[in-house]
Formats: sequence, structure tokens, C-alpha cells
Amino acid sequence: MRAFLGLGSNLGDRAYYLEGAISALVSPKIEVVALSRIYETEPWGVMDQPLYWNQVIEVETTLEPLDLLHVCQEIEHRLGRERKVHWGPRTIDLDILLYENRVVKSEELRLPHPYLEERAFVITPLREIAPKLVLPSGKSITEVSGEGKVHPLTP
Ligand code: A4P
Ligand code: MG
Repeated sequence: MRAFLGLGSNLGDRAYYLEGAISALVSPKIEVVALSRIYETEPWGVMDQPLYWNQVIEVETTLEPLDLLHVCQEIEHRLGRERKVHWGPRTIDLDILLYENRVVKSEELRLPHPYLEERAFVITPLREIAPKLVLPSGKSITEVSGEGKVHPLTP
């Protein structure tokens, strides 16, 4: 199955956390097939916090969505993520943005990821690696842009 994951970090060595999370994902059940560039982004939601580095990756996985979520949470935990403030600063945040075209609305897992289409820090790197994507809402990735300033760290 194809899934897109969103990574974000705005505390400590942001490059280290992004790289560390991606290497930790690789396993017999998860193959990383594409990576966006890293983007430096303005905080979305709670503004009074450091700039984020965000990246989106595409994975091919045999795991079901909930099992994939648990792997992501285990990696966040291992990389020292402490859950304090909702939408607040974090060493690493690893979210499932999309899993095929599935729509899930449980407490533990929501797919597509909430606010996906409103967030430039998600849409811009996602469009970079999947320019032909059609979102579960039926909109093309080219029709949405989201809000907030984002710029790639590499040209
Ligand atoms: N959860 C539900 N659906 C999902 C999903 N698709 N992927 C649940 C991952 N988790 C999902 O998340 C809270 C709960 O969401 C989890 O228990 C999981 O079961 P969390 O990671 O513990 O807490 P959080 O990240 O503080 O809250 P939340 O709602 O996930 O926040 P977001 O949406 O991740 O937003 N600005 C910029 N520029 N860049 C960012 O990366 N990130 C956030 C956090 C805010 N502003 C940002 C950024
Ligand atoms: Mg999260």
C-alpha cells in the first residue's frame, strides 16, 4: 500500500531528527520510495514557537494504517518526543497524511490527516513528490495550496 508521511521538527537539531526518523522507518515492512526536500516553515496554529523544518515522504508498506501509526509513535518516542502543548514545539512529529484513498474517522486515527489542505507546510512538499496526486476530497494537489510561509532549504 502507498502512504504519505509528514515529518516536522522545531526543537534541537532538526536535521538530525528528520534523518533519524526516516532511517528508523525503514524495515522489511516499510520501504521509503520518495523524499521531498526539507522546508523551513512558519509555525501554523500556535505562532509563538521556533520555525519548523518539514518534509514529506512516500512509503510503500504492508502494514495496515493503525500498525503504521504505532510504528510512527514508537519512533517519536525513541527520538525523545515529549507530548506537552497541543500544536506546540516538538523534536519530531511523524504523522500519516494519506494512506491510499482511505478515509478513517476514529479517535486514534484520522485519514486524511486533519487540516491537510489548509497547511502549506504539508501541501508544498507533498506536491513536490506527488504532482499528480488526487486527494480523498476529490481535489487535485495542484488546486490546493494551504496557508503559511514555506521555503525549501535546498534549491
Ligand atoms: N492521530 C489522529 N490521526 C492521526 C494521523 N493521521 N497521524 C492522533 C498521526 N496521528 C494521528 O497527536 C495527537 C493524536 O493524533 C495522536 O494520539 C494520534 O493518535 P500528537 O502527535 O500526540 O499531538 P500533536 O502533534 O501536538 O497534535 P496534532 O493534532 O497531531 O498536531 P498536528 O496536526 O501534528 O500539528 N506548524 C508548522 N509549520 N509545521 C508543523 O509541522 N505541526 C503542528 C502540529 C502545528 N504547527 C505546525 C506543525
Ligand atoms: Mg502529530
